[in-house]
Amino acid sequence: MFRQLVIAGFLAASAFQAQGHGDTAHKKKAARPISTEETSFGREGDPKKAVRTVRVDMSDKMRFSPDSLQVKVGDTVRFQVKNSGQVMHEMVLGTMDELKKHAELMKKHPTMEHDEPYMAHVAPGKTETMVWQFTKAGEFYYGCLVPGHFEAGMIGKVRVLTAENRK
Ligand SMILES: [Cu+2]
Repeated sequence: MFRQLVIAGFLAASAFQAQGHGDTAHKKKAARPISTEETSFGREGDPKKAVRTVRVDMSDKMRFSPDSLQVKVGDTVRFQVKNSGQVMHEMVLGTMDELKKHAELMKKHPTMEHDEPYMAHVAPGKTETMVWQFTKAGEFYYGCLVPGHFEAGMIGKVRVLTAENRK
């Protein structure tokens, strides 16, 4: 436990050095405890319980790769989110409704600082990790809410399957 805290602190410190101004709100992620808040699309996952690692690439073509995936309900997934572009991108999980609302808000307030367990902001050339547990079956999405990107089609789909519809 102590060792993890030290590593988390180190990561937070190096992230601080690596990034410029304007995104100070994104540093605290590594140091805080796992959120117990349940959303309509799941909850923050415990990295120790991750059953799968999914690498997601984000590019300046405004695309996620892969742009769709399937998971089983209850699964905790570790997302390794890489930005291979030249501009900032982010991966934000949610329902289509929430993503659309959030995208509108980001357009109105482009400098708005937002940081939640279901989003990974990734600077050009960097990779960030996000761990999420999909606790509800259904169709969910991930989008990049940097203004203009979502509208340009930077969106992906997650199908969360129940035990029955997997057969
Ligand atoms: Cu983007």
